[in-house]
Amino acid sequence: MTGLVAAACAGVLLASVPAGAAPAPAPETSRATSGPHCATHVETRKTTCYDTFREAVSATTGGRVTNATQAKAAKDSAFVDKVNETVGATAGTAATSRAASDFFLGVIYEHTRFRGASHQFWGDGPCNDFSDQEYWMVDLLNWNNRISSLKTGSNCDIELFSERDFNGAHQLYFTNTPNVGSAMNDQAESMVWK
Ligand SMILES: [Ca+2]
Ligand SMILES: [Ca+2]
Repeated sequence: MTGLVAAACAGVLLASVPAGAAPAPAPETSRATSGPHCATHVETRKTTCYDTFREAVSATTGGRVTNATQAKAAKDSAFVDKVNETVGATAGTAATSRAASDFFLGVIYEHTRFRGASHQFWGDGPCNDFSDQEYWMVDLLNWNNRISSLKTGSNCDIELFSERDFNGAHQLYFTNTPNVGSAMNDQAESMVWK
């Protein structure tokens, strides 16, 4: 079921973050749907975008992480899981008080070494230790043929495919990857969290 939601959120990406120059509707709408640093929640299918990486992280963590500049996050090998710990630690003491949407699944970047435009993904839970697909995107839309680096977290590995619908060449990344490699650089058009 989560996969269906994740696939559906591809439509949200398309609708919310068109390639090229964005028109300028009402200011808050423009702010929410355009910008170089976006986040998609795979359960709610909501995508929001911001001018800076730091703003994006601040918004997705409900203001719990306000100092995560892109440069600082790039150097932190445990960035994704540290954000998860912070969100979980301050969301409440009872396990049930943690929102179902609190798990940071990783980040894809336009350039190598975690630079350029970014897109965060959040889900309703961490990945398990089995190899089944837990979330997926059948088409990366405005991120097609663009990913050069990525960060992983929530116990998820990320698999990239050079064509949509999980076709073409594919490569599995088990950890933060500052360069997805020449074979996959600017080639991915679909992805899986597993
Ligand atoms: Ca790129
Ligand atoms: Ca491709």
